[in-house]
Amino acid sequence: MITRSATLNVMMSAARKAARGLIRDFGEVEQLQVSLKGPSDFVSSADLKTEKILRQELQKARPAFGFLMEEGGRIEGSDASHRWIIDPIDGTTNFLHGIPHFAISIGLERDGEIIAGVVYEPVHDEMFHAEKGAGAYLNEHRLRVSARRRMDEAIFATGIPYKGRPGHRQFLADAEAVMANSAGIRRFGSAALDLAYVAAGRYEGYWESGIKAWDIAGGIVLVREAGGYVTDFDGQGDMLQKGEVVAANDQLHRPLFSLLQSVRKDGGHPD
Ligand code: LIP
Repeated sequence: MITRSATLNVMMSAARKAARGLIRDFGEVEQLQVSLKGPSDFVSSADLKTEKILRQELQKARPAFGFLMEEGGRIEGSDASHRWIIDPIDGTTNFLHGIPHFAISIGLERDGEIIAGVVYEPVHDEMFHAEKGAGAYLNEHRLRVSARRRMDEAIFATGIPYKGRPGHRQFLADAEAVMANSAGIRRFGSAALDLAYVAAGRYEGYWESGIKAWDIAGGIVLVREAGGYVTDFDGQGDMLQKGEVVAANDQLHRPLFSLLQSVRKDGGHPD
C-alpha cells in the first residue's frame, strides 16, 4: 500500500474529478470530426471547463497557493512559496483531432522547485504521480526508468514544430543526429505524457524546445523520482524558464544531451 501525502492526494483527486467531464467532451469531439463547423470552439470550452474544475478543487484544499495556468494565466497566492502549474489538456491538438493521447498535468512548485507532479491520461485511466523523495508511480505500480544503456537500442520522443512555430531547421538537425545514433524517434504530441513515459521506461528519453512551463511541470518530478535526469539544453535546471527539456534514463541522459549539444555549437541552425 502506497503512503501518499495529503497534497498529492488532493492533486490526484482534482485530476480525476476534472477528467470526468473531459472524457465526455472527448466523446463529443470524436463525433465532431465530420462536422463542417469542426470541434475547435468545443475544445476551447473543454479546456476552460477542465481548468476551472482543477482550480476550484486545488484552491479549496490549499487556498493560499498561487497558480500558473495555460488558460487562466498567473494568480498570486498569499503563500509566495507555493504555486500550482496546470495544463488542463496537454495534447490539445490530439484532443481536437479525436486522437486518444492527452493528459491533465498538475505540478506543484515550492520556492522554484517542482516537488510533486500528477499526469493523468484519462482514456486509459493511467495516473502517473510522484513527489520529491517518495518515488514515482503509475496507479499503484512503482516506476523505474528503462535500463537500456546503448543509444542504438534506445528510442527517443520529441516535439516537431509546425507552421507558425519557430525552430524548424534546428529540429531537422536534432532529428538527423538522433536518427543516426538511435533505434528511432517518436512524436506523440504531449510533453507531459512524454515525460511520464520516460519515467515508466516506455522509451529511453525525450527532448523538446519551444514548450511552456505547464507542459512539463507535472512530468519533471516523475522522471527524477523514477531514477532519470531532466535538464535544459545547457545541462541546468531552468527548463520551465527556457521552455526546453532533455530527459532520459540515468545511462543515456549524457549521450543524448551531448548529441544535442553537438548540433547546437557555433550558433546552431536558426530558421
Ligand atoms: C503541446 C505539448 C507538446 C508539443 C505541442 C504542444 P499543448 O502542448 O505538450 O509536447 O509538441 O506542440 O505544445 O498545447 O497541447 O498544451
